[in-house]
Amino acid sequence: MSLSSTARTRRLGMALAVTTTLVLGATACGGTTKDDANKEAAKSAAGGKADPNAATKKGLTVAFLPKQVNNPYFTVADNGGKKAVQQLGSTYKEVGTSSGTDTSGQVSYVNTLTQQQSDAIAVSAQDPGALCTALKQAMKNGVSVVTYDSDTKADCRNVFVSQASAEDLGRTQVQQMAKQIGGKGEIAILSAAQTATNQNTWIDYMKDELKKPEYKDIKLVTTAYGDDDAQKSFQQTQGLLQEHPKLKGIISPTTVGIKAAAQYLSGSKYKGKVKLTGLGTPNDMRAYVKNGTVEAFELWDPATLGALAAHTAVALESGQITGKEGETFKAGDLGSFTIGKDGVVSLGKPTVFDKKNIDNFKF
Ligand code: RAM
Repeated sequence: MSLSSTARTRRLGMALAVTTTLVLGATACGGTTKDDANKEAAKSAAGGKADPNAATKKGLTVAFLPKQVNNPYFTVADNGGKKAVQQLGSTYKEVGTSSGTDTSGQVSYVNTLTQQQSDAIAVSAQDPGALCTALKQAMKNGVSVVTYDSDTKADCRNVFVSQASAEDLGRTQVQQMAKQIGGKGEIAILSAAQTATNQNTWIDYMKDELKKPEYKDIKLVTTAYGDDDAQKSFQQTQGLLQEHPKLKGIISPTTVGIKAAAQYLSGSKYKGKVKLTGLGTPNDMRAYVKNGTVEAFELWDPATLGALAAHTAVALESGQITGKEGETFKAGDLGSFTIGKDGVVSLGKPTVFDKKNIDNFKF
């Protein structure tokens, strides 16, 4: 694959970063051309200083690597990313594995994108640690790395674009469940992959929330893993009910899990009796809310999350941000965002869906 001109400029910028002071001096004497400005932006990004007024680069290649392709949630998220990348005048591509637990597959994709000299990668990590070496190598080669939806470790990417506060998401799912079961009884969690950074973070907050005295009559009996595979999640739900006949509720913080659990419950004697909440898309869950299987669940807008990941990747490549706390950037129609602690940008508050509002949402 041939080296794109932007990639060339960027790598040149990286190489020049070591001689920053010399080049800076020369530019100051000779006046500033557009080319100088571009080099400045590249240098700032490489050297760790953001220039919020740097021009937005065009002609970049921004690759999305979701946890799992063919997962409707990621189809919506990545299409949001695609639209934003194209509006910004760059090229979008998507690569990824069809299983949500193929960590070595994800690593290979990162390595290939680095070799192909992609300008930026937006990745939802299946595992927090597995991608680190590959992502560090990508960043060393001048690729801007954004995680979205599911993070890696903070030093293995430039910015994490988070769907909402992880703490809010964990605690509110327990609050929802407690309300639905009247504050009493056995509950279980049906998660995605055992290694998933996002689900594991939310589950930690769920457990912490459950320690509060108001939940003393609620017992979390187990956490099952459906691997974001519809059939496995369905079977795990069935298994949970067989093993725990007194189960009052299931929290499933995954769109694949909650849909499969709703499907199982809705065709069983537990429909409406065993409560189900968690994170789902309105399109997946509409029928189950209408037929009384599910009262309420929550989610953010995946398309907006994808779009924010795209804007963040392009802002990094343009030198408008470097990933440090306190830096601010504009994300088109989405408005301005400020990078928080550990390089995290947060989309905002999630929405709770129930039978009153679900028809207002079409994703
Ligand atoms: C699944 C994936 C994704 C998660 C959503 C809620 O689609 O596990 O990572 O954010 O559910």
